[in-house]
Amino acid sequence: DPAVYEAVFEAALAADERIEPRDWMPDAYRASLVRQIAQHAHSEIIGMQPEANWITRAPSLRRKAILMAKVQDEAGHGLYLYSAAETLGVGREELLDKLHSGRQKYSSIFNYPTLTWADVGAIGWLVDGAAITNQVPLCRCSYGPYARAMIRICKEESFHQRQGYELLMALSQGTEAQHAMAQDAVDRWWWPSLMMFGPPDDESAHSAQSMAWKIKRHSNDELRQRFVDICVPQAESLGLTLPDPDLRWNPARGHYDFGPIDWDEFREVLRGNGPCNAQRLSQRRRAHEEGAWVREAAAVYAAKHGEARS
Ligand code: FAQ
Repeated sequence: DPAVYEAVFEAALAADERIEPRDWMPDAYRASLVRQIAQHAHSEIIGMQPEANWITRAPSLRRKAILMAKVQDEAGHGLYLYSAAETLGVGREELLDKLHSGRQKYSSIFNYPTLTWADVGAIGWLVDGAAITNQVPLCRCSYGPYARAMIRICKEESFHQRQGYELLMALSQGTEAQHAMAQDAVDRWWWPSLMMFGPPDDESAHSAQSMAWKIKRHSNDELRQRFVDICVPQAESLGLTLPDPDLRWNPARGHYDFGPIDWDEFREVLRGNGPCNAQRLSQRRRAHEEGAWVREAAAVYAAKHGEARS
């Protein structure tokens, strides 16, 4: 009886229990999780590109080793997340197909260029910082495999965030030119980082339902505000300025007020018209084609050793 299944599912949510892959779940819950987890997985692997751009030009062996490790971590996050999506009955090939044909999204943030070395620092501090703010509550997501993947990912993202902060600190306290380079990077990455949290609550199509299902635990605007509040004192310690003349403490709210976000820019980036959308997708498609022989070799190897599942 479907009504009984539905009641068991609702009771598990109410008791804050995890929904696991073999449990009954509404089709729309499954579809929404696939949508969000796939978008998240795609962001992790597309997000490798802007930073990988600087691996060959890192200013020292130490910085290069750190950056390579970070970019590799993002690939690992993609793998955890594609695996989490697979537990919902979708195939990895199908998800990648949808990414490559533009039918599934990835985060707007990765459509901006990394123009200087300081951008590596700004991405670590702001982009990983925003990612952690958004993802720590996802560790309590109602879907077990996604929640568990988030725990590992958040630990690694925290390390990435400190890496970026330390890099920016070194530049900020360096020569005048280095300080200016750090400031320029923060000026360019600040507003796009705020857009990572998604549209304002009154325009967020999925928030209400995702919160009722305990996939999301906080609204887009709540998390965006939390992120701004965290960043202001960190910017002060860094000796850098956040590019917003309206940014000021509001004692009545107990939060920092901030200026208006350019939602037209956000919508344009989502439509494919950001500065790097075309480049990111074509590089991803090329990497996939060039990796075909690896997938084939792995499949042949698995078959030879009697491990093929299909
Ligand atoms: N970019 O109704 P809502 C990282 C879409 S961190 C592109 O509010 P929802 C780490 C949204 O999908 C980045 N699209 O949606 C890293 C929906 O479109 P749809 C990845 C966006 O799901 C760091 C429509 O707009 N993190 O990768 C964006 O309730 C450094 C309406 O929006 C995650 O994905 C956007 N910024 O809330 C890697 C976290 N915002 O699906 C490398 C998990 C919204 O109907 C280097 N995801 N959209 O076609 C989430 O928490 C949620 O999905 C939100 C959006 C908060 C992103």
